[in-house]
Amino acid sequence: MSTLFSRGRRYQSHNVRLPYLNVSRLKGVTKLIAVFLSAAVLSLVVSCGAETDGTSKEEQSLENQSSQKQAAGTTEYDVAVFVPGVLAGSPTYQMLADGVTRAVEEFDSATVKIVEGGFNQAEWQDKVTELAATGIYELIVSSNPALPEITRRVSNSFPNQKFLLFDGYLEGEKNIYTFRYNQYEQAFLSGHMAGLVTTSSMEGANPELKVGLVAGQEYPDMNQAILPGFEKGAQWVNEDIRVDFRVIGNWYDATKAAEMSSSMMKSGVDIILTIAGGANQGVVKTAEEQGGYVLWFDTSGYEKSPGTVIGSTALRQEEAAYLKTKRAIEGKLQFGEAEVVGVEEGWITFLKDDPLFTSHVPESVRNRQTDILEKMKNGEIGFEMPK
Ligand code: RBF
Repeated sequence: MSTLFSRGRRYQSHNVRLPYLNVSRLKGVTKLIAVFLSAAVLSLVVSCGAETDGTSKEEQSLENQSSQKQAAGTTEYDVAVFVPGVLAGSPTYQMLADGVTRAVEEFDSATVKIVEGGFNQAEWQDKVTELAATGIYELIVSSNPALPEITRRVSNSFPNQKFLLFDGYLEGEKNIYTFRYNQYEQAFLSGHMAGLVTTSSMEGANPELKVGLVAGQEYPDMNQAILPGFEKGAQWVNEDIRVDFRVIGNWYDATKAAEMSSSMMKSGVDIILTIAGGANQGVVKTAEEQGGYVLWFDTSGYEKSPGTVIGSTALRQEEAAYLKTKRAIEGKLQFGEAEVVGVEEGWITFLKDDPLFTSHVPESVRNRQTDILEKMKNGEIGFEMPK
């Protein structure tokens, strides 16, 4: 498992199998006790060999580590962020890491370690299990619709491990807190913008009523919330608009994304919402070459290609990660609860004030997009997030 960086106080790799404490993090008397305990445990391991009473090495390691933590009287709060994929190219993960880090930096006694799980989803459960098995982390934080189920399974083996999950939903698991965004509403805003552009007289718009959505992969939130929300938004403008929906099959292949979006644009699609992580850049490249438009999801994408990326929705994921991590460190987070938030609650918006939006999009389009956003903010228009 690759470790990207740790902030807060210096930290050891969790992959270490021998049960010892990282004394470099401790101070004064605590450190002395820790050194003593480490030496004692180490000599015990050396003299006794591995398994003595049927407990595995890993279980012994876990017990030793957590009892050492207690014996040393440390009051640290150690947080691990599990990135289900890689940080590069996925704004939702970058905001997660940034928000958690910001919270941890407010506490002298807290540390954070960011761990990339990589693109092989079949390995994620083992990697989360590995993190829980260290016994080091009071909290494991992540963000992905697949994580609630994975962490529920890990909880069976590690019933004291606490999880804080974004972009996922699970209620009633006593150690898991989930915070989900209403992505039907988020995609509705993107779809509405796509509808306005494709029916406009903007330079890159054609008379065909076709808009596109490129996804990294298919998953329930994509099929049941994002795609239908996008279609609903586009058809709010003109009910004859059709969505060309394509799936790359991973979250990194920019070449495939470029080829796919090229075939879409050749068939009359003039604007594409891209939700494909690192592969998004392939869509942007094609749109630049063919004079089409791109919509960004989760964060501002205007500066990626001014005049080509002409709409961005934003999630306040950095703020959510910051606030919820802080509450967890303070012992105030209600584990077991599941929140769903949308535009009216202020966690999702369309970035309408960016100069790259105002300078490249005609006023008539901007006004209509602003109007729908205001109606969603004040609750006049709203949609349920399908469960
Ligand atoms: N979104 C990304 O931006 N990058 C990813 O690497 C990524 N991987 C995902 C893997 C799985 C199994 C699932 C279900 C979703 C993934 N998403 C990814 C989508 C993410 O959860 C979210 O729906 C989008 O970022 C839109 O907010």
